[in-house]
Amino acid sequence: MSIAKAAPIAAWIRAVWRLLILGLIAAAPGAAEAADSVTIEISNYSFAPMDVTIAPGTTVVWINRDESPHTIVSTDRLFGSKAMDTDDRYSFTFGTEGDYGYVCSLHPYMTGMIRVRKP
Ligand SMILES: [Cu+2]
Repeated sequence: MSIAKAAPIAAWIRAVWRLLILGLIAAAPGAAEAADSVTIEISNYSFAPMDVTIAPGTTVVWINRDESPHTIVSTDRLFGSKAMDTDDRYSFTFGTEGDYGYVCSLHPYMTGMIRVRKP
């Protein structure tokens, strides 16, 4: 291989290597951090996942995947949605630590729990 051809390849390898290292640095501290939002799917008349633990400041997004309407109603009346049709979404951001139970007011046997804990 001539030097004229080898030089761009060496530069390319250095660039890829730099990107890899930058990627590792970017990924490492963030890995332990909580996601900004969590999705809970409503299907077959249940919440999935039914019980979630999140960090303060996390937004929970519920999506109705059923053909029937459902609601999200906090046991303590801290949050609540209107009747959600298929593929409708409702979201709420949890700022304070604690346990937040909720039900579907149309089917009160559908229960869920959001646990807000500092990581
Ligand atoms: Cu329901």
